[in-house]
Amino acid sequence: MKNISLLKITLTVVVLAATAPLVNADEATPKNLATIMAATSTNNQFEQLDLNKDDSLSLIETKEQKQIHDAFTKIDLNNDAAISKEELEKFIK
Ligand SMILES: [Ca+2]
Ligand SMILES: [Ca+2]
Repeated sequence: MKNISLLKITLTVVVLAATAPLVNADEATPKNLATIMAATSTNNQFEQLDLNKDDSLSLIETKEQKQIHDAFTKIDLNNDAAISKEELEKFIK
């Protein structure tokens, strides 16, 4: 009997340990792009992504930032295949 209850406790602990990170990950998932962008300043984000420092983001430069990359054509208001800082700021607002 003693062994069985010990096994139950062990299982409970294992289950809790396995589910806890999932719950935390859920809570940490940003609800939308605005949440992510609010966490860091637009300027910093933009400058980090703008690898060749030409003050615009190409599709390739945004590939590290999935949300921006996926919405690239929506953010690029003038369809010049580049996202300017203004376009990014308008999209975030
Ligand atoms: Ca660039
Ligand atoms: Ca553009």
